[in-house]
Amino acid sequence: MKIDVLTTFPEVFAPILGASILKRAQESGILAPAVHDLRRWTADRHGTTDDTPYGGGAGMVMKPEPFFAAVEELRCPAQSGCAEEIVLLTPQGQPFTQDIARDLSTKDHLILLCGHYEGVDERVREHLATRRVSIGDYVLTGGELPAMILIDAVTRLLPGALGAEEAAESDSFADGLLEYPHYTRPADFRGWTVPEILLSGHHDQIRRWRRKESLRRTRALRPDLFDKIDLTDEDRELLDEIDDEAAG
Ligand code: JCQ
Repeated sequence: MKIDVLTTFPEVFAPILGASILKRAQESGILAPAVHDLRRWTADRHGTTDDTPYGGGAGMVMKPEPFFAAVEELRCPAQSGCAEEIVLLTPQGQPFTQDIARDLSTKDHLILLCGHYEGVDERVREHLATRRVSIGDYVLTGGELPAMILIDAVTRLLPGALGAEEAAESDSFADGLLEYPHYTRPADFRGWTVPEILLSGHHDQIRRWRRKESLRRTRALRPDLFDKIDLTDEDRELLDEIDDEAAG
């Protein structure tokens, strides 16, 4: 997958792209990111990317021309059949989920637009971006951290990006549940012990315990996710056990 990033702070991407799974994905030719300084597509000596808002008020707005010029240069050739998405990272976007990450992971080319200041000119949002994505209900300084989060979540879903071990582990969130509790050595840390069942070697009982703890957590911490799950007969049994434990 080719990912072009348009930003006025290109230097902030290197340490994230240069580590762990994102680094490996580039080495194996699965991910080809290119981070571009938006100023390359400005016409004036100062490389001006922002201007004062029409209608007055505080703050600055990012100009449309550099974004349009950059995208027109970087986008897939017309009729190439290349599946492309132009994504604006913004608090006024569709909330980012694993489903959106999955959808974006099927594309050949992403262009990520990073805004700053009060925002970007509405014409970029309406007539250039094919998608507007929010990573959560809080205000950030710019779209760079959201872009890196999107790159991370999407890259993990590209075929071959995860090792066999990592890929098997990642299956658990595919069913919409929160992860079960994880433990490693020591079995007793400061008097806090690892659940006996995990030390037992009874693989089906361990699988059942993990499913139960995933259900317990998801229902308690994320009722919104819990309501979307298709419960199996075993799930109902496990939830009944949880309720019986609570009843004493
Ligand atoms: C994204 N949740 C928060 C900051 C302006 C598009 O214009 C702007 C974008 C940003 C960065 O995005 C966020 C954000 N998801 O703050 C200012």
